[in-house]
Amino acid sequence: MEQKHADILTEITDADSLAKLEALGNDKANEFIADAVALCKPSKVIVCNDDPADIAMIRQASIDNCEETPLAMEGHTLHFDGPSDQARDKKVTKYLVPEGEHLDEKLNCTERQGGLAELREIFDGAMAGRTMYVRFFCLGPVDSQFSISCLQLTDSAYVCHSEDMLYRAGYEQFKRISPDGEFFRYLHTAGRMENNVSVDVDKRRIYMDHTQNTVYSTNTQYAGNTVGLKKLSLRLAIRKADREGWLAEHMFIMGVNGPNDRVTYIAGAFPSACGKTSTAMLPGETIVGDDLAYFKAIDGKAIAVNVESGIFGIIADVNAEDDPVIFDVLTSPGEVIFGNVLVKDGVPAWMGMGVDLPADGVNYQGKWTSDMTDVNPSHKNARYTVRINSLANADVKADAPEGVELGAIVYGGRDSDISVPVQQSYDWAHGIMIGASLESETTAATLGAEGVRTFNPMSNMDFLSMPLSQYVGNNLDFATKLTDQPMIFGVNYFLKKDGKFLNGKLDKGIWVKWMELRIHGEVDAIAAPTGLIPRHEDLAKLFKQYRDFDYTEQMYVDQFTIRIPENLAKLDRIGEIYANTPDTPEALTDAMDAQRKRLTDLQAAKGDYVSPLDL
Ligand code: SPV
Ligand code: MN
Repeated sequence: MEQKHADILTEITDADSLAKLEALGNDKANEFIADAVALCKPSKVIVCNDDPADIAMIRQASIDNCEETPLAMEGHTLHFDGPSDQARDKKVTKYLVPEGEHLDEKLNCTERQGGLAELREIFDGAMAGRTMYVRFFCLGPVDSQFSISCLQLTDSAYVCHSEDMLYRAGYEQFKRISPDGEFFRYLHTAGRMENNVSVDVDKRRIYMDHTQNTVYSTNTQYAGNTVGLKKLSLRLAIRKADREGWLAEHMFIMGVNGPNDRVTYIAGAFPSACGKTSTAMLPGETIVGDDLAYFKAIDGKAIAVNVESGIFGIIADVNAEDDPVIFDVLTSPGEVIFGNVLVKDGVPAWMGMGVDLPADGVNYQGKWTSDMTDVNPSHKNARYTVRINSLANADVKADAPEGVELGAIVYGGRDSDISVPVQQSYDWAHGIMIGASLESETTAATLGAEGVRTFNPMSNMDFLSMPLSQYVGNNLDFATKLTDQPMIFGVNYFLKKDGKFLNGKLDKGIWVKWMELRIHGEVDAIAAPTGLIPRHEDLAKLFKQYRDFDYTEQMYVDQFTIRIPENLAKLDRIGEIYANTPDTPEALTDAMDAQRKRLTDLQAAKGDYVSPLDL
C-alpha cells in the first residue's frame, strides 16, 4: 500500500482489515478509501472479504446498532426508514456533468465541480464516532464476462447487509481485475440520525460522478437511494454498456416452462408496481432475477444475466393467493429484511397480505392504531429483502456465469384504456417502439403524486445516464449483433372496461405461456394494427389447461378489442416527446408512422373500436 494511504488508514483500521486491503493490492481502491476516510473521519474502518464470518458479522452489526431489529421468526429482521425517506428521491438524484458536456434535458444534472464541493461539505466529518464499512461486491455472476467489480463504502451496516443478500460477494472477484482495471465505487453515509433514522432530509443528496464511476449518497437510508449496486450502479452500467456495445436494462429474467420440459427464458421491463416482480415469480415458472439484467450478443445470441442475487420487492398486496411463492418465503424461517411494514409483537404485517391486520402496532412513523385513518398501517412502498435462492422456484441457471439465452423481451406498462393484454411486435424496431413508448401511472415507489400517466421508456427513464435518443438507438442497434433475435412482446395487466379490471392477477401466467409457444412457432396469431394478438381458441385452450378456467369469447373480445382513438392519442403523446428529442433514431419514427397508418386504415374501414373477431 502506498505510504500516503497507509498513513491515513493505519491508525483506525485493525491489522486484519489492513491485511485484506494489502492482499488486494489495488492502489486505486486504496486511494478511494483513504480519501473517503480523510473526508468522513470515521472512528473505525472495517474491511470485509467474502468470508461467511464477515457477512454474519455485518448482519449482527446492523442489529447491534439498531438499524435492524430481530423479529419473532428466526432469520427475520425489521428496518425502518424515516417518515420522509420511504422511496427514491428523484429531485436530489443528479448527474455531475463537467463543463461543456451535455446529457439530456430530461435528466437531472448539476455542474460537476460545484456538485463535488457541495458533497465535500456534507460528507466532511459525517462519520465521526461511527464505523466505515469497506465492502466488495460483484454485479452479475462472478468470474463471468458480465462481472463488474464494485467497492462500497458506507457507515450503514443495514446497507451492507442488504447488499450481502442482493449481490454476489466480490472480494475474490476484485483480485481478478488488473491494477488499473475499471470498478464502480460508492460512498454513502446515513448522515445525522435520531432514533436510528436519517434526519437531515434537506441535505439528502444522490450524486453520480460518471467521469469517475463513482456515486455519492447521503442523509438517506432507503435502499433505492443507498444500496450502491442497485439503481446507482444501473446508471453507471448504462454508460459502460454504451461504451462497450451491450445493454444494461431494468428487467426481470425468468424461465417459462413449455411443452416437453422445454424452458424458454424471457426478460421484461415494467415500471415500478406494474406487475414486474409478480411476473418474474409466477408459480410454475422459474425466476432468474426480478429487477436488473445485462444483455450481451454472444455468438449471435442474446445472452442475459441477472445483475443481482436477491430481491428488494414491494410487499403491499403480496398474499398467499396472488404471490404464493414469495408469500411462503416471507412467512417461513430464513433470512428476510422487512422494511417499513407494520409490526405487532414481533410479527410483520402489511396491506393486502390477505389476513386481517392488527388494530395497533409500530410502523415507520411510530406507534400506529387503526383509528389513524390518515396513516397507512404499512407504507405503500414497504419492502422485503430476500435472496433468490430462498424461493422454491429459483432457476437452476440463476448464477450461471454464461447466462441464459433470451427467447423474448417483454415490455409492460400500466394503462386502463389503450393496449390489449398481450401482443407481439412485428419486428425488432416495432418492439423497441413498444418499449420506447411505455407509459405507467406513478406509484408509491417514488416520492410525489400518484396516479399520473408517466412516460417511462423501457422502464429505464429514472436511470438513463445519457441522451434518450442514444439509449433508444443502442436498443435498436443491439439487433444488428444478433443472428437469433428474441421476439418482443407488449403486455398490459391493467386494462379496464366500465371501470373494472378485465383481467385477473394470474392471467399473466397465461400470457407468458402464449409467448412461449409463439417463440417456438407453435401457435398462430392475428395481425392487429398494434401488433400480433392471440386467437381466442389458443387462449381458451391455455386457460383450460393451466387454470381449468372457461375463457369465453366475450372475455376475449372485451380484452382484445383494438381501441383506435386511445392508441392514436398515445401515438400523438409519444410522437411529440420524440419530436422534441434531439437525434431520435429514424427507425423509431418509422415504426411509429407505420403503426399510425395501420390504425387509421383500420379506423377508416371498421370504425373506432374493432373486435379481434373482425380482424
Ligand atoms: C424500483 O423502484 O424500480 C425498484 C426499487 O426496484 S428501488 O430500489 O427503489 O429502485
Ligand atoms: Mn426496479
